[in-house]
Amino acid sequence: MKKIKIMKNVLQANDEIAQNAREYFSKNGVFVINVMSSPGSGKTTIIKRTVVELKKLNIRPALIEGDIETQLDAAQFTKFNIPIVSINTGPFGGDCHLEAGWVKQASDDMDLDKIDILFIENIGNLVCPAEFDTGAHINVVILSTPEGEDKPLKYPLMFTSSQVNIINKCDLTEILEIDLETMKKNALKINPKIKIIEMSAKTGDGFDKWINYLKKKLKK
Ligand SMILES: Nc1nc2c(ncn2[C@@H]2O[C@H](COP(=O)(O)OP(=O)(O)OP(=O)(O)O)[C@@H](O)[C@H]2O)c(=O)[nH]1
Ligand SMILES: [Mg+2]
Repeated sequence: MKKIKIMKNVLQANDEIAQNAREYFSKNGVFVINVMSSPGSGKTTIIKRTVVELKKLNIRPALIEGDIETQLDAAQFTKFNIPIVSINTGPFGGDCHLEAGWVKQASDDMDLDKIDILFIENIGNLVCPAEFDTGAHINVVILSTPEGEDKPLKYPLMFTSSQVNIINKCDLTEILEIDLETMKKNALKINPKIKIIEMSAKTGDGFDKWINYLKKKLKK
């Protein structure tokens, strides 16, 4: 019982910090996107390609890169010359999610006047990140075809807490014999309002829909 109460308090405290952080980001004209998925679904690959496309449109991206250990993902962005702050949770107990306070603290190291859109690459898993509001304006869950059609049904919180579901690695659909229609139906069953974007971050197929979605969001 006590354990549950403590957890509730932790989540409540995080929610308050997240709400304040969101208002702070809005006031500073920065649109924040929290990207979540299982390990290896394509978060880094998609954010990298997105950064390239946004820069062509003179939209200024930045990144908070979350990982338990290593700077391997963060290092992939140095060539883009964008603001990056890396958070490693390993030295502090290896948390499997990012919290709003850490995100806000990371953003304090950035000049928000020079940023239009801030991506958060959350730590790879379909469970804990969904429980913690990061202060982002939208949550995006990436589900890749090799993970199987049933994942929205098995990890519903991730899908109810997200506004967008990117289905990635669609170039592998045939080889894996994945039924995309069932995958989409399962996501919509859990969250009828979720926006589904199918793509291959490898070939670029479907990527224009994602960029158009971001452009519309930034105009609001
Ligand atoms: N075939 C195919 N491979 C992809 C696609 N997107 C990403 N990959 C590959 O999938 C692997 C994992 O991609 P990442 O972008 O590192 O995945 P991630 O979600 O950032 O992984 P973690 O940060 O470790 O959780 C890499 O080898 C990518 O090249 C895609 O659309 N199609
Ligand atoms: Mg990654």
